[in-house]
Amino acid sequence: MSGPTPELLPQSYKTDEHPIWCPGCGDFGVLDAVYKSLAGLQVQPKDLVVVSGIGCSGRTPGFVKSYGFHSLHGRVLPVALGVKLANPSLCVIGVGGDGDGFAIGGGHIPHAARRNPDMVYVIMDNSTYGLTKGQYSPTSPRGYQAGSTPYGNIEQPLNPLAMLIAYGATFVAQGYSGKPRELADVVTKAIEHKGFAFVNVISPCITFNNTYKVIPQKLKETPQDHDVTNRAKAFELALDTAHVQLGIFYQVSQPTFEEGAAEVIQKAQASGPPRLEEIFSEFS
Ligand SMILES: Cc1ncc(C[n+]2csc(CCOP(=O)(O)OP(=O)(O)O)c2C)c(N)n1
Repeated sequence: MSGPTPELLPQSYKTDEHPIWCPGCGDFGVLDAVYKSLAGLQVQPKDLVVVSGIGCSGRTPGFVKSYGFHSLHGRVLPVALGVKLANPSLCVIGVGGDGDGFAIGGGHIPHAARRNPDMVYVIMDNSTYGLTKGQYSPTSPRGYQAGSTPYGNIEQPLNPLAMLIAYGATFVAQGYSGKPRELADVVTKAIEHKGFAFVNVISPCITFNNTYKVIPQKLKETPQDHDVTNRAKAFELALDTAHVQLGIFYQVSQPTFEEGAAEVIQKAQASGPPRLEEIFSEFS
């Protein structure tokens, strides 16, 4: 016998705004997975904030029935951290593209990772700048030919998973937009994780970097016996660039930023406001 019908279904999170992404864009799969995870966890729209930067992925807050913030290019993480600090009871999901997150926004990642706020950061990694018509991005492969690299990209791509493990993120995973059900499971675990959860999603750009044929041949599930607390093994999986490994690479428990901040506030309030006479006396 089936249980009671859940109050919120995946479609409950759809807004009246229809995505204007190109038909076949991988980002539809990511959005679908996010809807599924939210419904699975019965996250109330009033308790949810979706923060984005700029790019095709930047449109996401408009498509999720929740609070939302379409911020500046590369500024997803500081905005999301501010939201979480202002109200730690909120479920905060940051979304961005590989250009938004790893190029202009790259300087924010190590600090978000080491601070460990309890929030999710989903990257829709299409290895190109989709919105601005296909310039190469930090995850474009060598040789990638686009408007900005007509003779082929000469740079080595960065490795988002190895980078996040190195920076101290407490949850690092990868999904594929062509497998939205499996991706939803990963996003669910990311939301459930208490701390900074990074999910890199391979999300092909059908117009400027159509990898739909090559990616499925490279997909591989992380081994069933993989110990997610083993950082060295997590690096090994992340460095397997011959495959696109799907699943959780690394997950450990660490105190969160907002817990630390609450303690500091409590200590500061317990010691009372600073005595102005004492401060002034230092200068007299
Ligand atoms: C400060 C600033 N610089 C440049 C831009 C132009 N711009 C808009 S989107 C974008 C690239 C986005 O690429 P990515 O994050 O990979 O997102 P996608 O469109 O592929 O989802 C750029 C450079 C901007 N909006 N603001």
